Amino acid sequence: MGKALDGVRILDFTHVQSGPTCTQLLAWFGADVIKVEKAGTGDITREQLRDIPEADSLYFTMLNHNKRSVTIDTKNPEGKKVLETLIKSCDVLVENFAPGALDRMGFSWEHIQELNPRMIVASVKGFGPGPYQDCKVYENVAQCAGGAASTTGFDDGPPVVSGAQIGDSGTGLHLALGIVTALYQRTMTGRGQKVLAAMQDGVLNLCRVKLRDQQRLERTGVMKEYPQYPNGTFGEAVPRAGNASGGGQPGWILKCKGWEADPNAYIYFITQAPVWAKICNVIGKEEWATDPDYATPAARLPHLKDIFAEIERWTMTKTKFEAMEILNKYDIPCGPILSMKEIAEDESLRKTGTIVEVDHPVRGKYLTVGNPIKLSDSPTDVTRSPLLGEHTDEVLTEIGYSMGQIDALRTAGAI
Ligand code: CAO
Repeated sequence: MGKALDGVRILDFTHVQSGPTCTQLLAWFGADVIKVEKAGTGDITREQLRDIPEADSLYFTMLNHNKRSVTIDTKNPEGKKVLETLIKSCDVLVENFAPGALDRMGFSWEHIQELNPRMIVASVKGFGPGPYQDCKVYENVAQCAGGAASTTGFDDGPPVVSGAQIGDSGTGLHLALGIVTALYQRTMTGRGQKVLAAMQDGVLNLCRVKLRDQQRLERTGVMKEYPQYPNGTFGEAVPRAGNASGGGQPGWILKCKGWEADPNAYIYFITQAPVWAKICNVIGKEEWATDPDYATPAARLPHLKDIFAEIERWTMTKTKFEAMEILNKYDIPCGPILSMKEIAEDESLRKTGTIVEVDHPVRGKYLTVGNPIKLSDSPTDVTRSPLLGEHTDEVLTEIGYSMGQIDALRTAGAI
């Protein structure tokens, strides 16, 4: 079976996490992704957080599946010429260098356009145009600058960053959508274009509901679904809401049996309005279904803390999986707090290809997260990440270099 992006060639100048997330997705959809790396070292993550000496780290292998690797010194004049040939033969150039680095290499938008007017040039940057446009940015900087950290955590504690890499992987996802959209537009215009995904913007997009709440707060001074209501105080900005669901259906994380020893013996419990009577039955508080102080969502808002305390008395008598089984029978929305260990061992995630075991010639077998986006006509086969420069000869031959020329480039230090 063919792949959705068969025939699309990507010149992949990405490193670390945000850019590689994007190009890995495109590779999984069938694009030919040619990763350009510095000779000798390559993507810095190859050696970061290593768990096996001399083997590419999991950080690298888990973000660079299905790609090919070529090593080119982009500051060497001969290396620049190789790059120019590659630009002419590719559809998209993706990069997440520090601001200005591509220009300093001599590959401005104008120059790339001269070489290939159909080329789409896609970039991740920390910030869009503005006071911080020249800043280098990593994940947690973006989480802080995009509004996530100020709205995450508990009211009486400091801002908190999330384990989900919404700054890096989140922005990579945004960029991937920008690229396929630009490819689609190119089918009509014949022209390439610039695609920019700034990490601050990507995080803010994922924090959209918090900007909604900022405006609600300014208008009404109170947000009744927040844990600060009714006894706490609201300031000028959206407060940290702990584990409140943030939507119209109140939720909280509750202890389950074994919580004293197991840090993940918890369940997320949502008191969805349509199943309120069933919740009351399950926890043995039938009277709450008709009590005017508890019977409607609005009436419950001032009592949420007590309600969740009462529900927790019930969840503490069950393991999170026992609670799930019972609650699901009544369509009560809930979710176990799964540890990474439990996820790694989850059979159903392996069956769907969301968790995949991959074999690597140096490190051996390891687990990775496969393509979370499933296309019925474009299935994903996850193949290992490339060794540094593994495909230099192969790719250069494809774009017209003879073995003699390749040897000369190698002697000149260009590749
Ligand atoms: N041959 C020769 N030189 C190369 C090369 C190659 N193949 N590939 C890259 N280089 C050079 C670049 O040209 C650049 O040189 P100059 O500084 O002289 O222009 C240099 O390597 C380093 O690039 P960099 O500044 O991007 O790398 P860094 O490690 O200093 O910064 C990062 C890393 C991530 C902070 C920065 O790239 C950045 O802000 N990127 C945009 C935001 C982003 O994606 N952040 C998320 C990263 S994931 O957490």
